[in-house]
Amino acid sequence: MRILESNSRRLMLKGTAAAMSAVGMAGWAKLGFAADAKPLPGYANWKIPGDIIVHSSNTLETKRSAYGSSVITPSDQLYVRNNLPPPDPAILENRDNWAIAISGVGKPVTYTLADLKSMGLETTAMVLQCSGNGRGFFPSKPSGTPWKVGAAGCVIWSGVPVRDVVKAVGGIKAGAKYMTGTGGEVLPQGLDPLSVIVERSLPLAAVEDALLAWEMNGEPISLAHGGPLRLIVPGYTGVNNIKYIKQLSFTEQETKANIMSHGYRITPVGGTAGPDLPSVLEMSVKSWINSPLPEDGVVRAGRVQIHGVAFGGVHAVKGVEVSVDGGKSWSAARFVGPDLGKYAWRQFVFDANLKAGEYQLASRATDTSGAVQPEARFENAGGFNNTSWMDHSVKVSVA
Ligand SMILES: Nc1nc2c(c(=O)[nH]1)N[C@H]1C(S)=C(S)[C@@H](COP(=O)(O)O)O[C@H]1N2
Ligand SMILES: [Mo]
Repeated sequence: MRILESNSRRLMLKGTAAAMSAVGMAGWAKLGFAADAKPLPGYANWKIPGDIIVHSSNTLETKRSAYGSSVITPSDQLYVRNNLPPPDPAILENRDNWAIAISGVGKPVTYTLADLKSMGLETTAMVLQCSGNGRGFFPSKPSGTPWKVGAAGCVIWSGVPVRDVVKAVGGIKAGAKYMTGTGGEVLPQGLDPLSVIVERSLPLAAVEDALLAWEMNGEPISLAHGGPLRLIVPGYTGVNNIKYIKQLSFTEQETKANIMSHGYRITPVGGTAGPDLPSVLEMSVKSWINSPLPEDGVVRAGRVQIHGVAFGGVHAVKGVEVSVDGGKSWSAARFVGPDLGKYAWRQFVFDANLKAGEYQLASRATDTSGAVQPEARFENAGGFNNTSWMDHSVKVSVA
């Protein structure tokens, strides 16, 4: 149990799953979740149940109303996405012994986490967002988890820059074009390993700001989020941030793993995914409003602080506009709180004065490259990369 105690303080304040069952159905409802809600899976039972939508044991979403107005997403509210069941919690018992093989470099080597800790240190705040975040807004109902906004969070990672590791092993081998990371899950028996392994190849440009991280939000990384060691690739979608990383190779070819060759490809609706189609890699500029929301009830007429989050993906976010009339007219919003760097999101607020009536609230962000969040989603079979401001708009009643 020791390994699951990383959030014990919040856990005691908010109540454990066990405490939940003790409070009974009425208590469950009061704590903010439906009586028919699925329970949190064991490896993530330290999350705040009332703040999480449990789609399945491997897909947990943050409720839109849970984001609040601070910059960092607390670990116990952060979404979880596992393509395979997580490894045995025993891998966290002696974190410093976790091994990672480095290949496709001058001197291939296997390092322990203790070795990595001696080689460099950096801290990066970044938006972790599943490629399918916003899939739930696609009218075509693509297969996959119908995430709305909650497969994303802004988190802080500490670890060694991949650059420092590469330098220590004599540099990347000539001819290498990709950085390929491999997850450390135990693969199900009787299946072709390539059909299930979590292994992704990224362009070498991703090396620049990548980390091999052992801390998240000031704590050793939990099992749910990829501890003891995780590849962090700021600006790239969630799937590229390999949890339980056991191998980092610099390769001439992309991995043939299905999750790279066919999964996470931008495929025309009705088409077939394959290695020739664009892969889901860098994130694009995006924002959404977290308050007020229709689920919070009728909004009180008068001054209303409309707030949400905005980020630029690989570029910094430069500005956000808010509309209260469904995108007919826009006004500049104001950023709130600290700027944690180009990969983090920023909270924004728009101070509105709303008379009684019906409103459609939308936000539209611009990044430093000049890219503007589009009105329409880019249709694709997998429901990836939805940045449409229209899809993310909310209708509220004011009285
Ligand atoms: N080893 C491994 N890494 C992985 C995954 C996985 O299933 N196994 N899922 C990926 C996907 S699809 C996403 S969106 C993120 C989710 O990160 P989180 O669970 O920490 O929120 O991890 C990525 N890294
Ligand atoms: Mo994902």
